[in-house]
Amino acid sequence: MSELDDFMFDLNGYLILKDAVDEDLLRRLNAEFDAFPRDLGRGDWYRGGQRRDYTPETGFELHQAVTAGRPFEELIDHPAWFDLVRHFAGEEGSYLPGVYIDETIASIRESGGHHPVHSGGYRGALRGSYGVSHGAFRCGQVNIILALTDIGEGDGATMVVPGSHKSNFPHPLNGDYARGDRMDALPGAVPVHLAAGDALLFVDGLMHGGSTRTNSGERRVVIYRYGPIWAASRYGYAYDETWLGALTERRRRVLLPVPPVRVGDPCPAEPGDR
Ligand SMILES: O=C(O)CCC(=O)C(=O)O
Repeated sequence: MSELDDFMFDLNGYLILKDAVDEDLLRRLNAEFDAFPRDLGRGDWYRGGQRRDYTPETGFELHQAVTAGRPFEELIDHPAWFDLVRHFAGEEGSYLPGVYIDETIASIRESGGHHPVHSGGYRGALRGSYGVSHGAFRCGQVNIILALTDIGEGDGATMVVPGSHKSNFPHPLNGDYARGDRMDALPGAVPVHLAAGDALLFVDGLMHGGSTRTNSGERRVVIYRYGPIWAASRYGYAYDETWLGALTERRRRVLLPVPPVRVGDPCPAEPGDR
């Protein structure tokens, strides 16, 4: 983390983290992907994950991927980005420091697939908002997209519109997410080409989406979304308590930063990662 990271993140709304994960973790994550049952239907479960494709075109998307195999647990507080996401989305210096993971997705995209354009600063949701005030970042959600395969020309790269997290006007050609508009030719959008093991870190309020994959084969990415500790799961996914109990304390705190307090329980400790 450097002054340059702060400057570039503020300017563009994203950073590229080269060689974020090592060869060994990359291989183990890909082995988990190899084992996914490809005939899983939307709504079906695999281990603790549920297939829930965002749209019919996004392809195979396993939500709660963090519960789908040990290597996914290592991504929760991975040193390549954990300090950065805490810095940008963890309400540093407030009375509630720390991050919560809101969604974890394992995504496989094949030829023809894409993720429609969405977000941008104009009338954006608070949940994904970009925030900085008095020198402290206060982002509502910062995403990590980790490439498990090389993502170059024709591979369906994520595209971003640099600086759009601060837009005060709607993009005149911004499409309709529900209609599934593609962002391939959106003026201002640039593809983020990644080598396997690289990661894209960006504020969710940045206008972004996945370009159309035209090559054969698969694009494989893992997406983890981080926000403040008081946030909630977008879809209401809950964790199995035994599974949670087996995690390191730091990882457990990221997935369940504010455990429920039930009648008869002692006073809860002050939440937050101090
Ligand atoms: O699949 C992609 O490249 C983009 C994913 C995306 O837009 C999202 O998860 O919000």
